[in-house]
Amino acid sequence: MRKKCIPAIKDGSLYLVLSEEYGGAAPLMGIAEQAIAGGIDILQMREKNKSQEELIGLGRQLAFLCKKNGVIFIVNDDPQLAKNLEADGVHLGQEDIQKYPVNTVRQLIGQDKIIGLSTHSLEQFQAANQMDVDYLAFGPLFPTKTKNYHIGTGDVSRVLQTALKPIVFIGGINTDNLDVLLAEGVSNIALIRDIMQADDIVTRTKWYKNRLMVNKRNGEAK
Ligand code: 3NM
Repeated sequence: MRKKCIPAIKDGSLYLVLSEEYGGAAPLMGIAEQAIAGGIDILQMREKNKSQEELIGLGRQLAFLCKKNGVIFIVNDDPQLAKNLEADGVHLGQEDIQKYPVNTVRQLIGQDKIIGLSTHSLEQFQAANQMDVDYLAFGPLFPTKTKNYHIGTGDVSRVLQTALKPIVFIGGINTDNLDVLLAEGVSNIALIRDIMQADDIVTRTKWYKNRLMVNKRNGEAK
């Protein structure tokens, strides 16, 4: 039996996917620091256009910052890089699991690390729900810049009813559409633009975290 994941992804988690191409002119580390000050629980380094050297340099700084602040640090796409950076885990896409089967990733990064997997349909969610991964992302729910489609919110409640692990909802989430998700029972969300591009990142992040925590308390009181 595998050791339980430390740290665990708790209900009410706010997850920032950090991606320089969507961050405007502000330096990435500054954005990460402000989002951490605002209360994110999880930070993912998602950089598709950087060299390995750049990823190692940035990843070391982010890993240090996250560790210092008790934030879960996840590396996108590359299990070996996640291991080298001593990240808390790796996030895989559907294409990644063709390249690296989940059990290979598990062996590489360690039994006590987090593996997340993106799913983009009810079918992919149902398959991934049975896999040895620690959380699933489901989306894109709303229009977003990283994908040329979105899947809407029609399957959200079905996903939540059958989920065997934490689900992080993603894709085009903003302050206007968050209530739709909370009303469906969503407790964890991931964002890029609406945090990275906020004029005041600390305040925006606090706003999201507060909404998630109020929603969690209301759910527990029911
Ligand atoms: N993955 P924004 S949607 C990185 O559905 C990513 O798997 C998605 O950015 C998925 O909050 C997405 O700016 C982009 O829409 C999320």
